[in-house]
Amino acid sequence: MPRTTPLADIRNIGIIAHVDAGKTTTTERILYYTGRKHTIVDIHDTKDLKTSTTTDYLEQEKKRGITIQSAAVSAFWRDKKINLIDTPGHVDFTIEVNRSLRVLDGAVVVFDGVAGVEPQSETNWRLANNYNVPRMCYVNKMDRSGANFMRCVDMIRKRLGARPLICQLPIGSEDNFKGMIDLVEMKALVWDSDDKDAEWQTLEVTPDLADKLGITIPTDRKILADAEKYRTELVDTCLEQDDAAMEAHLLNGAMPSTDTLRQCLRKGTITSAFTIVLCGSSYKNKGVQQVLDAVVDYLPAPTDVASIKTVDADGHPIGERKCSDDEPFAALAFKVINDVYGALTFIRVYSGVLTKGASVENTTRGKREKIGRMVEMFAKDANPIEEARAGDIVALVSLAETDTGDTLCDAAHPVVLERMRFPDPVISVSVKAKNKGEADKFGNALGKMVRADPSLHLETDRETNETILRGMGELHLEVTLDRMRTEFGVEGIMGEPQVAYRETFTKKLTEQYTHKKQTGGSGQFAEVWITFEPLARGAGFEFVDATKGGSVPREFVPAVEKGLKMQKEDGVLAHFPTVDFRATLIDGSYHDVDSNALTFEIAAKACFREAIRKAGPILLEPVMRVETVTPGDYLGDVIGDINRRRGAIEEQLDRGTNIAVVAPVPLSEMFGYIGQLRSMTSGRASYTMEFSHYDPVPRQVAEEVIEQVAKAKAAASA
Ligand SMILES: Nc1nc2c(ncn2[C@@H]2O[C@H](COP(=O)(O)OP(=O)(O)OP(=O)(O)O)[C@@H](O)[C@H]2O)c(=O)[nH]1
Ligand SMILES: [Mg+2]
Repeated sequence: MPRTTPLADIRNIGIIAHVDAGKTTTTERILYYTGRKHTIVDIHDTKDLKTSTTTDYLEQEKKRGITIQSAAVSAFWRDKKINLIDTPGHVDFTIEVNRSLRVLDGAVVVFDGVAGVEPQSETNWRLANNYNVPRMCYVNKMDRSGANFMRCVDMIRKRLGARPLICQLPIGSEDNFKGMIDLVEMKALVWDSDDKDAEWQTLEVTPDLADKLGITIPTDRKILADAEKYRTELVDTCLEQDDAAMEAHLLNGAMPSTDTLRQCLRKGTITSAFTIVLCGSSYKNKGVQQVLDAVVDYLPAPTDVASIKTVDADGHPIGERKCSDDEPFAALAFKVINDVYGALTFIRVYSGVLTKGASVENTTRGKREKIGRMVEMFAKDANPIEEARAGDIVALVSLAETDTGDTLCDAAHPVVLERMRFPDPVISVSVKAKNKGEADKFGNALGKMVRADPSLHLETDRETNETILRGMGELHLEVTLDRMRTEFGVEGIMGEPQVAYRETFTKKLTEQYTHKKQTGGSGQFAEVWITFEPLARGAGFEFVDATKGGSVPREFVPAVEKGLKMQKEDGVLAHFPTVDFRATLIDGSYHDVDSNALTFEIAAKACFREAIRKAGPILLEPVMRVETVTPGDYLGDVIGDINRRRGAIEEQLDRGTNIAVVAPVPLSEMFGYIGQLRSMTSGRASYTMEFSHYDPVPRQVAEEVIEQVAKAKAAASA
């Protein structure tokens, strides 16, 4: 089958933003204006579960009015195919943004015109920086009371460290938001109704525009009065991208054509030389078609971005794979979901063509996969397809071996594509089936949820035998359990949320241990010498084999590593995992008959236990970056309360009519914060938090934690 859409006509884009900025609302309009659906559903109409937006179709999404999982849809606009992923803004579901950005070529970053740049927009912006994703900004909600376009642009510059380039100016704001000046065409686009089918009029930008349109707010009038200034800024910035046009402009004042300006905007966007800024109100149906135009005109096609890097076993880049149908097949699995169709593995094809029935190699795991059914997803609906080509995002049905982050490729041309990075979950709860008889069903369902979401971790508490689920936040864990009810028909209960503490140590030392046992006939023997040393925060665990002359036979070295890996999970202070250290096996000895992998594993475990006790172990706790947004009247109370929670105020930021207080606060101090905050501020403040880093727990607090853990374990095993 030949290719139907040329690669240059594909846009793989994501919509990213802080929670509630209007991503799903914008996506609904995009689907309406591109003719993919004939109605628009609004978020606040879905709570009774009778209807839903296209992308927020989960019961939990409808009930809560937030996006939980990213959903892929596609549509055509001006003959270009737009594959679009609507992502969640809530910090607990950040994994969804993370993996989407990993496989997308461009992004539309949406801002609430009142609140401006909010914490999750910052996090997502940084993620997009990490993955080098070109983006454009859309200042939404210009109709809301307190909307301020220029303040938002200023925050994009200051808080995101970006170089915003204003391409549209709002005409009016709040109730009187009428449309925008398109600075490329230098035309005013004006709507006289909020109706979804209302057409805009195109007017000349004349000095009396504000009077003509009844714009009275002084700041809104000033924006219009300065239209020429912003146009000049746009032209000057664009010309940096085109030497010939710049020269003509400087020599004889030649104004670049709109086509030249568009080419420059495209080039500058793709290279992230600047980020264009548009405005609108998706809810009032103003500006969405213009966002679509900009997506088509300025965001990259798969062939416009750098080729995907291929890596070696340690993740170091060793080459690249060009985006082309003529290259061998390679794709990255970025998402697994459990669906009515079975397990669906979403892949982004980077090169080559994949046909139904093919057999491909999972190079990450060294396994073969047979490609059965293949589908293109439109939110929850699957459309069967026969092949997928470079640049496509499709889903494969019922793969056996492939997980998120794995590479699938042509076995004759094996490569491993750059892996994905996942956030570390910091809150844990014990979970179990509500009905004892459903323990197996519950365990199965939980396994599937964890497979689908790499920001969930499953552990078994060695002493109490409880199943411990770790996640990004309380909402994440609650939603996970609730989805097991709706998707797998099994109910679970969870314990109180706990902080995922860590242990580490402060001194370097070398420890020797001999494991020796004589039982009846054959004996057991292994001796190890291991140096333990602390590493920087976040380094995790490293193992080095520095033995010489076969003092520990090669085949037993992996057993030493395995023993350490197992034992480090059970720290000496309060059984939390031990992190941020290197263990170097420097020497040892063995016995021809009595030594084997198991004896070395046992010796390594005991060596670790002995060493860590002597190496000044300490407890580490997750520290969150908390941002509390409050009206000024309550500022003193809010700050006082944060200080009591061991938080030190880092910044105070202007957030429209409110003030945002930013502080690192230990997670353990944040339980119950929302209740306290509401009662302190009569419900007028809100907060968001995200994991920042691990810090040592102060001595006194650490003693309490250790004691509590000991008590809880004793109670659970009694
Ligand atoms: N006034 C106004 N409200 C809007 C606009 N766009 C969205 N909203 C409202 O803002 C709320 C959140 O909109 P969503 O589209 O769900 O926001 P989201 O960014 O998808 O949120 P998450 O997916 O949960 O992060 C809804 O109540 C929308 O009706 C707008 O342009 N103006
Ligand atoms: Mg949403």
